[in-house]
Amino acid sequence: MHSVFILLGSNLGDRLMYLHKATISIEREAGKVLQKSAVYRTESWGKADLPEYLNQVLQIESALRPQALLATLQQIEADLERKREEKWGSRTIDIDILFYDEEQINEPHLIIPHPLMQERRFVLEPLMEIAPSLEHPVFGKTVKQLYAQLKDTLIVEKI
Ligand code: PH2
Ligand code: MG
Ligand code: MG
Repeated sequence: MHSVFILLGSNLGDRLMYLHKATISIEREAGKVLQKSAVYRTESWGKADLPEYLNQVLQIESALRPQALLATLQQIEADLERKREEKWGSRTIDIDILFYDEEQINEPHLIIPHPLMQERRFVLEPLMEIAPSLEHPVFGKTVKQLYAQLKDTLIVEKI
């Protein structure tokens, strides 16, 4: 079994429903949910004029290898009406793998740990809530240390 941290994000339609449905599908198809952060309202990062997101981090226990897990999560996104248009555009649901055990993966469509998490308050704040002592395998720093170094000042608050 593998310990995997996953970020859910939605800024289109009934956002809470999409987070909820994604969690149910993940539990059914990818693995048992061990921990869930609260849901956070977060200002759009990267593109300022988009509606605010809801974000949440899950820890799951999965038997799937990373590529199979990615394919499963992308199928769940597609089933939840995710359209792939512009980069960082609005979406009903985005499901990203943050960590997969301590593995480092660098493949064209799959980079683990997620390469931008250390710059994003909307990732580190929910991650702080459920896994402050988790160590980032590339930087050799804990989530708490990465959080302390954040420069991102966009609003992130629990709902
Ligand atoms: N996801 C992005 C780009 N910007 N901003 C917030 N607040 N939350 C996200 O999930 C998010 C984002 C690309 O996936
Ligand atoms: Mg994303
Ligand atoms: Mg994504």
